[in-house]
Amino acid sequence: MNDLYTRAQAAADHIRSRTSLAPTLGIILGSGLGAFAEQVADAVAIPYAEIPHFPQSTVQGHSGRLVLGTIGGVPVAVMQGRVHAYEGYPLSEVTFPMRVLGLLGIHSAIVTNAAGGIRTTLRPGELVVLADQINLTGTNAALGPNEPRFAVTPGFGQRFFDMSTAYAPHLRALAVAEAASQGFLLTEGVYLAVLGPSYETPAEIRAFRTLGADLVGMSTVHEVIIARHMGIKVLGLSLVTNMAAGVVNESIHHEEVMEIGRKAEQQFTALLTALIPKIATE
Ligand code: CYT
Repeated sequence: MNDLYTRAQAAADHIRSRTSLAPTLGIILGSGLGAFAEQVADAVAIPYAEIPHFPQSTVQGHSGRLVLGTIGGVPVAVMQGRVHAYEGYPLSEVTFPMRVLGLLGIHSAIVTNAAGGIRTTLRPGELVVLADQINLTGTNAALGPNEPRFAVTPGFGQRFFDMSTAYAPHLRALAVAEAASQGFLLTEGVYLAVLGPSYETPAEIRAFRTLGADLVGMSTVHEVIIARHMGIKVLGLSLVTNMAAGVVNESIHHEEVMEIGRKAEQQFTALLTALIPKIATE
């Protein structure tokens, strides 16, 4: 079997054969946020099924296409849908698209997700910019032989790598400032990842709050770990789709997660379209 780097190169080669556009920014759209891909101008959409070695999601609401084009003049690669570890995919597959985006030449990524709100001041429909993450999935996407060839920035691709600024401080500040200029308050939060697919119990949520988490979800942390291994700068955004278990006296349903996504779409789209040119020029 080809090694990971060779497989990622085959995927990147295929994508390059479909478009001459060279993306500098990657965007991963979380549950309920996939409609943002409609913002891409001169779009070339490639179903994941057509890209060699690309994993395909089995979950409703995670349609799987890579959309390449421009937003505000910036060449972007937008992932409409991602796969999750809870579907049974090894983390090498969960993070494979991030590696391919790196090989395509991105140096920044916007990683988004739907999350449960742990901090009691959050509200469903609210966007939160990620300040940091807690990986409680019990595993790590960088496990296995180190592959320095994935580095996109000199000094990266090391066996042991820094996670002290996993979410780029200047990108966080840019997002908070842009939201303020659009007239809404964007707070920062710590995202805690569990494996899923069960939602959390109230006791787990109380424990996670004690640990310093503001949000809980089942994605993102592994992609961010791999992005940092490669030297890709990351902006993280969560859409609070529901309050986590026990925070309010209601049960949690996937349909509600998707519905809140559709409602928050406008604010999310306005924020991202304004941010993308700013991220590209910083
Ligand atoms: N909600 C969500 N936990 C939740 O409560 N979207 C992911 C995980």
